[in-house]
Amino acid sequence: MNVSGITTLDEFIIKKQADFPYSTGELSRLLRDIGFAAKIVHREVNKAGLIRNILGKTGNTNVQGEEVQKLDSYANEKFLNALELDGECAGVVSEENEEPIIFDHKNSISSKYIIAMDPLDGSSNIDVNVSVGTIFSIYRRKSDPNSKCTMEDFLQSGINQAAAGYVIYGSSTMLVYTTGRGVNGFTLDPSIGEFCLSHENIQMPQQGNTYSINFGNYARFLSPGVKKYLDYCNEVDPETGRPYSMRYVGSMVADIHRSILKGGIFMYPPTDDAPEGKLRLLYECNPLAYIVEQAGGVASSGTKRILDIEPKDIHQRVSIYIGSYNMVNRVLNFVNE
Ligand code: P6P
Repeated sequence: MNVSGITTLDEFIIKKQADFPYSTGELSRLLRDIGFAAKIVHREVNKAGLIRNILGKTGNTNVQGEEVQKLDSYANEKFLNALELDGECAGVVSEENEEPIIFDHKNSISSKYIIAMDPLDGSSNIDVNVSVGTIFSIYRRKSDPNSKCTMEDFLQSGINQAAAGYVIYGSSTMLVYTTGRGVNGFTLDPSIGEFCLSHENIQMPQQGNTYSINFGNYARFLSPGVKKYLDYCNEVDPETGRPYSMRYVGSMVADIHRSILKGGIFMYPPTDDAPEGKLRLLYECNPLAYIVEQAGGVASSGTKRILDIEPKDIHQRVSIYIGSYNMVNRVLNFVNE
């Protein structure tokens, strides 16, 4: 904490680095690089409505078959540049790139870490001024640090994450991350250009009264248990605070951020047109699962803890039930009964 009583992200990272006696500072520098790129993306997201050439679609589609928004590409470029040039990262898997980006910059080849990230999740919301987010996972590489990183480095279970975080570009811009010793949130103060500690040691309520799901998929859900749980959420039972309220932003970072702070559950169950689920394991579900678990919540595919899933493909999709401890365990009872 400095004389103004503010703890900036950089100060916090350096202070927490002392918790890891053998740390050599690379992870700290990597987290600071991400914070820097997030400030750049914040600036563009917050004036998206003013600059005609930054709104709308690029006319391209990404590996997911989704139309790439101009800000998607912009955010991807800014994060990749920041990560490559500072030399703390050997490679990146991004939602925006079909293949891993293996850095061969002399500063990066022997870096200790690799990153999986969704540079701008929920970007279809940008043009209508709804919150969007960046999601990232950091792993120690497993391959020989004297050569370029390999696919093996990216196909690690989520339990191996060295760190995970997200940035939510909403009514304010916040960066929330964990290195495995709790979850802390930092709010960007644009007047000083710093992320400032605003939510220390976040603990997720074990119970909430909101649930997030795309109800439009009701007829497509493959699990009868999901429909039974939704009926349970909508029953009138004042003793248990039901009916719960349905909140669905269309940006999972926003829905999960609200659930972490207030309690709640986010679900993207298997549907007939996405039997494996829609959301991506490496750069959406794993990082958010790590954060939610560190805050006291639960994250499951319905049959397995998200963090225990062995990835087979860098863009692998999974179903996900993530949020407050009591709520996720309740839906899993319905799904698996
Ligand atoms: P649907 C955004 O594209 C995203 O990946 C998540 O952020 C969001 O929760 C989900 O997909 C929305 O998907 O099918 O409900 O539009």
